[in-house]
Amino acid sequence: YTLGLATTELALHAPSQIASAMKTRANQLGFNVVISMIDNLSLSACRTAVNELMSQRVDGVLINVPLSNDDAGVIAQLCGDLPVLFLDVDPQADVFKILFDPHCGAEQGVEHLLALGHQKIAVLTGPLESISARLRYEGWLSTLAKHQITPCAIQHGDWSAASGYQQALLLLNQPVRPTAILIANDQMALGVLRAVHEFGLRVPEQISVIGYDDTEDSAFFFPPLTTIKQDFRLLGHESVKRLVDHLHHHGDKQQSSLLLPTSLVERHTTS
Ligand code: IPT
Repeated sequence: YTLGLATTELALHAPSQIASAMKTRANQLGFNVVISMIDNLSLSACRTAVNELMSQRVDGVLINVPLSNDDAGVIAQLCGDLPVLFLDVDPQADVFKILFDPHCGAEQGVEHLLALGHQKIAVLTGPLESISARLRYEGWLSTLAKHQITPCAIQHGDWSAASGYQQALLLLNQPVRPTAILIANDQMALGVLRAVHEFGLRVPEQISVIGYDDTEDSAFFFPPLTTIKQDFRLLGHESVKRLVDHLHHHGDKQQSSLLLPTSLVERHTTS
C-alpha cells in the first residue's frame, strides 16, 4: 500500500515535523508515503498536488494544506472514492479530518498573558490565506474581547522567521509599546526575539513573547520560548493510523475525525 501526502512548504518546521511523523508511522505499518509539495497557497496548487498523487496510484491521501470549507469540498470530490484525510481545515468542515483545536490554543496564550497582568498586547498573525492563521487570530480577538481588551497593534507575517523579524520592527516602532506579543508560530517568534534584542529590550523583563507550535528547536531559542504546544508526532501518528483504519474498514468519516487539544508550555520568554 502507498499513502500520498499533499503538503504545504516543507521548509517550514511544523509541516516537515508532521511529514516526518507520518512517514515513521506509515513505515511501521508497512505503508509507503509519497509526497507532493505545493508551492503556493491556492486551490489550483492543491489540485495539482492531489492529481500528481493519484497518478502515482496511491491508496489514500493526507492533505496538510490550509483549505477553506468550500475548497476542502472540491478536493474531497476530486479524490472520488479514494479515502482522504484533512489536517488544516476549519473544525466545522464537513470532511474526514484531524486537527488541533485552534480556539483552545489561542485562548491558552491569551489567558496566560492576562494572568501575568498584561494589558498592552500586540498580535502577530500568520498569513491570512491560511485557515489556521485566521482561526488563531479570531480566537485571540474573541478571548481578549471577553476581557474588554483589544490588541494595541496588529501585524501579519507569513510564518517565516524573516517575517517575524520585519513585522516585530513595525510593532516596536509604534507609539504604544506593547508589554507582550502573541505570535502565531514559533518560527516568527524566533525573528521577533532578534528584533526585540536589537531594539535593546530585555525578554521577559521588558516584553513578553509567546509562540505557537512548540517545534523541536523552540526550547533552544534564547531565552527558551514559552509557547502553545501542538504535538506533531501525535498528529502524524494518529492521522496515518486513522487513514489506514479507514482503508481497511471503510469507517464512517464523521466518527473517526478528531480534534486534538493544545497545551501551554511555560519557558522563559513570559513574565
Ligand atoms: C501550522 C503551524 O502551526 C505553522 O507554524 C505553519 O508551519 C503552518 O502549519 C504551515 O501551514 S500547523 C497546521 C497543521 C495547522
